[in-house]
Amino acid sequence: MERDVTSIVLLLSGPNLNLLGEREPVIYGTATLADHVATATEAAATHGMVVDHLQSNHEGDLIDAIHAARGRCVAIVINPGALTHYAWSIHDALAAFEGPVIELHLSDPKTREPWRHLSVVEPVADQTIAGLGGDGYRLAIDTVAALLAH
Ligand code: CA2
Repeated sequence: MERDVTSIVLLLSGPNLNLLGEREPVIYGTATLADHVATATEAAATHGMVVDHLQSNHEGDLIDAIHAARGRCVAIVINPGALTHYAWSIHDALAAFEGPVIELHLSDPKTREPWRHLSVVEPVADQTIAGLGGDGYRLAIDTVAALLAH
């Protein structure tokens, strides 16, 4: 399907993801969040899309960004960080977004501590990508493109 070259994918990064590359490299790798945003941006360009990225340590900022994406962005890719596991307000905001939603994690939370096994975002996500490290960012964008083509 032909899309406008200005199709915007909103990429959201939740709490503490700004620390990527500084600590916990065994779990999250050595790449920085900027590296992952660059990967997503390059992947988006191959599909004629652009990426708008926001990282916030504040739940309300993420909710405001989801609201602002309505009618402006074609899809949302979100790594909600630990908010994944309890932020029903993010669930509700994503439920009001009309386009595809991809839940993205660097690690696979379902193989980690029991408190990470529940995702409150999963029920409103079209796809969940987890455990692929930085490759997940490229795959998330490719998945957006595939979903929009159907
Ligand atoms: O695997 C993921 O992408 C997570 O969303 C990352 C979250 C975690 O709470 C989720 O269960 C799974 C945590 C991001 C915190 O990232 C840090 C990076 C470096 C140092 C400390 C935290």
